[in-house]
Formats: sequence, C-alpha cells, structure tokens
Amino acid sequence: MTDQDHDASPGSSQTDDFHTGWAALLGPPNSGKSTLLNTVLGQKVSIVSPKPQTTRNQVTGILTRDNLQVVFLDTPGLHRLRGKMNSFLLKAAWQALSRADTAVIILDAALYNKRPHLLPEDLQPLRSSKVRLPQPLLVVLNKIDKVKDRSKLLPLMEQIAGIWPEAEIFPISASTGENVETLITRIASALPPGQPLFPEDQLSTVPLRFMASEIIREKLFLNLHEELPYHTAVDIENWDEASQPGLTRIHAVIFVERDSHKAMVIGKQGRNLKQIGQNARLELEELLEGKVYLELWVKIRSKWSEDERFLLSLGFGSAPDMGDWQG
Ligand SMILES: Nc1nc2c(ncn2[C@@H]2O[C@H](COP(=O)(O)OP(=O)(O)OP(=O)(O)O)[C@@H](O)[C@H]2O)c(=O)[nH]1
Ligand SMILES: [Mg+2]
Repeated sequence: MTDQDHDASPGSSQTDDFHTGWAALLGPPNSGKSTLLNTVLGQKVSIVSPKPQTTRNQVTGILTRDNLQVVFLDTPGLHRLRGKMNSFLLKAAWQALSRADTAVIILDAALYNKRPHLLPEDLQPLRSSKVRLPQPLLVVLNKIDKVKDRSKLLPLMEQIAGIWPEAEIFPISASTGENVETLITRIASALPPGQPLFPEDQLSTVPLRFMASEIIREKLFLNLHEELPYHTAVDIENWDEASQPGLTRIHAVIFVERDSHKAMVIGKQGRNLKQIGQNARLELEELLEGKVYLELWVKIRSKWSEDERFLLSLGFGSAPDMGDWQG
C-alpha cells in the first residue's frame, strides 16, 4: 500500500470513471437559477425571492453522487442596469462563466410564452461577440408548471433554436422538480473525468457568515415593497458562539441609503423590522442547528451602492473558494 491509499482526501475512494466539474447557472434575473440550485441539492444554499436581482454574488452548491461531483455556481441575473453594484453583479456572473466547464442558461418559459418579444433582448448579453459559451449549450426552459398547455412551449423552442441552433433545450420546473433529474444527467455527461474537489458531505463553499447575511437579505426582499430591497445591504458585525453554549449571538447591520428608507425598513412601531428579524432568526436556527439571538440595526450610509470600497468590504466581487484542484 502506498501513502496515497491511506489518504483521507476527498478523492481517495473514487474510481477513474469519476467526473467532476463546474457548472455555471446563468440567465436573466428572476428566471429561477437559485431555485434550481436549491432543488438540485435538496437543500437551500441560495436565497430566492419574486423580485429580480436577488442574488448578488456567486454562490456555490456542490452535488456529489457515486461517480460524480458537480460544483454549481449560481450567479446574479444578467441585466443591463448601470451603477457600481450592478457592475459587480455582472462581473460575478461572467467570472462564473469563465471558470465553468459547462454553462446552463436558465430562462423563464412562462414569461416568454406570454411575451416572446422580450427574449431576444434578454438574451443579448449572452449573445455578445465577447462571450464564449461552452459546448454543449444547455438551455433550460424553467417554470413549465405555469404553462398549462405544454404545446405552447414549441414556438419558444423554435425561437431559441433560431438563435442557438446547437442548443439542447430542457423544459423543467425548478419548483416542482419536473425533469430536473434529466437535466442533471445531461450536465454530468458534459463534465470531464476527474477526482472530486470537495468532501462528499460538503454542500457549499460559502462561509456561514455570508449565508447568515443572505438569509437576512432574503427576508428584506420578501418583506419590503417595490424598490426598497435594492437600497439595502446586510453586514454581520459580530458573531459570538463562545459566550453561551448552544446559543449564537449575531449582530447584523442593515445598511440603507436614506432616512426615509430607514423609517420604512423599521416600519410602524418597529413592526417590519420585528417581522424580518423573526423570520430570519427561525431560518438561522435551522442553519446553525441551535438557538440564535439576532440583533438587527438599521444604519444609513448614503450612496453605499456606488462605494466600491464598501462593496468590496461586503464581499461583492469575491469569488468562492476554488477548493484543492489536486483532489
Ligand atoms: N412557478 C414557478 N416559479 C418558480 C420556478 N422557479 C423559480 N420560481 C420563482 O421565480 C422567482 C425567482 O426565483 P429565483 O430562484 O430567485 O430566480 P433567480 O434567477 O435566482 O433570480 P435572481 O437571483 O434575481 O437573478 C421566485 O419567486 C421563485 O419562487 C418554477 O419552476 N415554477
Ligand atoms: Mg438568484
């Protein structure tokens, strides 16, 4: 026996027909990228809301099976908005594509079924001459649970085939899981042979603190109206699990841009903030498998979304851990 046989590294017990790789989930905002990632993993790693631009960074989700490890990269939706924060969002999406062995483009079939004229414009960023999409090109038509008459998908499939003749199209529902397994099988067959990069029980490379701030941000997206969530950011200022066994004390700051935002986040008699805090705490307790004391503060930081240093300090633009490529 060699030393390698004793090695407890992730790849030690695997055979040569193991396939490993990175799969980027890309597409317009609100198409269901994060929902799909959570469904594939059977667990929530990426936050979801009915509002576009919910995801603001790359979020990894690791699927490990007998002879397969797919590291999915959830990404911010591709859009055409301006501003510093938006350019960070786009950078995160394009970086994921450049790292990926395969890319899955996720589209909202129910949306384009009703409004086909939106498709060419929404696909414009992906059709730019600067973008090189890996082959095979996998295109997902998501939300088919909302398309009662499935024959209505045919014109959309034709429209996509007209744009990308080589595309393989997968109608799915990320919410119900319909056809998701077929998609996973196809992604798996597109990945190169290789040893796993992460231990088989690892679900993500995202740090717990980041996940906690994301959970709070999700509750802001779910509880606040209209544009307000876009003016908020969350930072975990203190994390204490040492003082009291079984209890994690988390002190988080919700940044807003103006006085009026602060008043709306807090709500009448503090009702909004209380609700946001309660919802976030319950989910944090599930994540951390223990009691959580969550303290939320709302602070005004004018024009934070244009402040590059501040955005960097919040983790914008930082790529997730690559893992050990040696296995
Ligand atoms: N009916 C239905 N709704 C879906 C499906 N997939 C996602 N949704 C909903 O679509 C909305 C957006 O889902 P997300 O997963 O946040 O979409 P996303 O592409 O990650 O959005 P961004 O991060 O903003 O780019 C949420 O309200 C989801 O519940 C689906 O298959 N069927
Ligand atoms: Mg998302």
